[in-house]
Amino acid sequence: MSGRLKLFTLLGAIALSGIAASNAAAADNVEASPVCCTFTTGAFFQDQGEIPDFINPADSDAPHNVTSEGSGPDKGPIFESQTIFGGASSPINGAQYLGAGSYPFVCTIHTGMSGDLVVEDKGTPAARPSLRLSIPSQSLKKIKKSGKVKVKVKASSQSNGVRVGLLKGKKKVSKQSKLNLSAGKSKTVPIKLNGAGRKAVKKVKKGKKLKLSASLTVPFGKPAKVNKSLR
Ligand SMILES: [Cu+2]
Repeated sequence: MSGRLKLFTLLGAIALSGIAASNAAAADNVEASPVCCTFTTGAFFQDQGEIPDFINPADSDAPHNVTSEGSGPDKGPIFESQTIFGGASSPINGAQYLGAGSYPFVCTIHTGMSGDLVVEDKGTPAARPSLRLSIPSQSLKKIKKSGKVKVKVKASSQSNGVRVGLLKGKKKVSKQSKLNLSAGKSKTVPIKLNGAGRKAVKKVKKGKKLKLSASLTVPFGKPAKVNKSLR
């Protein structure tokens, strides 16, 4: 990571932590010890639906993060903070979706730096991001002209950082579009074809079909994929 990118990540973490702090109730914040490399206690407690903060104290001598050992429906960590230096804090995103139980976590930078997040049987977990994906009927002629394929995304719960792209077989034929959707909302997104995509559209002979797939990923939610033949 470049120095500049690191700074942006850090600033982003600080900005985000401000938002989380105003929404979250009284979860224990996870704290690193000032002297590397442990967390302050073995277990941190929260209710279901809460987002704790990870705090790296001002006198800390090393950067740390909180990363779950288990993985979620997107195959990424079920919860994670940003990596932060001393004097910063970052929300532990994903914790709001957890049901009651004990969840081990580590700092991915320091081997053996670990703790447990205990979610108590109080409160209600937030609904995990959940989306439906479809490719509406549209003519190849229009696609050829615009260089874009319309894809419809519908969210049944708040879904942030959704990424949608197009594939032909396993080949990526578009750039990825990124969007956020609130519960119950749907959006038709024009996805811009890349060079390979435009070529594939051009190659389709008159009266023939082009089979495309749209694929979607969302942090902490299930990925989705759908096929469609367009003519
Ligand atoms: Cu660490």
